[in-house]
Amino acid sequence: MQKKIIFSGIAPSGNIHIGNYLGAIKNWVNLQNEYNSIFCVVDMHAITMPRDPKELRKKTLEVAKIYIASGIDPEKSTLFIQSHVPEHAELMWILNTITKTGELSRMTQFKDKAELSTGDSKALENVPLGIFNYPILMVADILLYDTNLVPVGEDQLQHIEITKTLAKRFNNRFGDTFVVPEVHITKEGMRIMGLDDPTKKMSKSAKSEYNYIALNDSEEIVRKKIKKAVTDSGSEIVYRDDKPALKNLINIYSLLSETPAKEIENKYVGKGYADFKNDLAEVIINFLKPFQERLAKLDDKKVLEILAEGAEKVQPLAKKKLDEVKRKIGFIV
Ligand code: ATP
Ligand code: LTN
Repeated sequence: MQKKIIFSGIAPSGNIHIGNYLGAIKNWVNLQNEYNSIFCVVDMHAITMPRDPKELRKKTLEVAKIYIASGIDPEKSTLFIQSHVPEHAELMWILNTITKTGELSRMTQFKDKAELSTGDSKALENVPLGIFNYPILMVADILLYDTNLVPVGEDQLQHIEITKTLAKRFNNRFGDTFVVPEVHITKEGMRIMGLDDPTKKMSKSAKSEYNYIALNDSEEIVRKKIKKAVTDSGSEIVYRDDKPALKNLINIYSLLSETPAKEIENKYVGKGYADFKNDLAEVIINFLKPFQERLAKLDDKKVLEILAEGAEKVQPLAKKKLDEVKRKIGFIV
């Protein structure tokens, strides 16, 4: 039997953080053994916000290196840069024509990024169109490769829902063409919260760098950020919903050290935040250090070769699917 296909990607914007790692990349590393895996650096998604071209080029390579240093094995998985396969943009155009504006304006990510929650109707006029139809590009990414499973963090759920909706809508209108994918989310890693605000997810585009632990943070910075991380009232170390800041810190501790939350609670009975935070900083540093050593050893040229080979491998698959779509809708192929 043929292996099932997984597809996922991260935009080369901002600093990749432990939320991206625990919510997405860590799962990819596990899944790549079982699935035919395709991991993309989605540079076309990154330009939905203004980017410095030099910085974008640098980040694109850096994200690919982060995938590899995290354990994505180019021998097992295919890695490529989204803009190297123009079929993504082409399929997006076609999918635009079967998407309703209401479906896009309901996306929470759109509302957040457009800061529409302020209720300021004028704000909408200045929102780049790319922020609005960004999900359709993601739908195209996924549907081009007959993806069965999409491993992402919880914030992407709505985007997977619209992927399913559009795949079904196209299939209904033009006949069976796309595989309808499923989302793959893990319980604890699915939503790592901001260190400075445990009510919002940790985010690369957060205003303050005290929101996240970046994968390239130094030991000193990790200690400083953890020291400053918001905590809840009270002094005991407990894993409870009414202590969202602490729950988030325990989750990070637990996932990076593979220690159950209950065991962490037990370890800190009679101890306070200072002890817990000191140890948490060490857990993070113990994870980051070998990761950063692997990252530093990667050769740019070699990684660019891996990415070029990846694009060469997937482009014919993308073309085949796109040609099928074109034929079905009546284009002369
Ligand atoms: P931005 O703030 O620029 O939107 P981001 O930090 O949300 O960036 P994305 O590029 O949108 O990162 O996400 C890449 C992957 O990481 C996605 O699968 C997403 O679900 C996951 N992810 C992002 N933030 C978190 C988080 N805080 N917890 C768990 N997973 C996350
Ligand atoms: N929009 C996603 C990144 C992304 C993606 C994808 C994830 C773009 N294309 C395809 C999975 C599958 C995000 O995390 N912001």
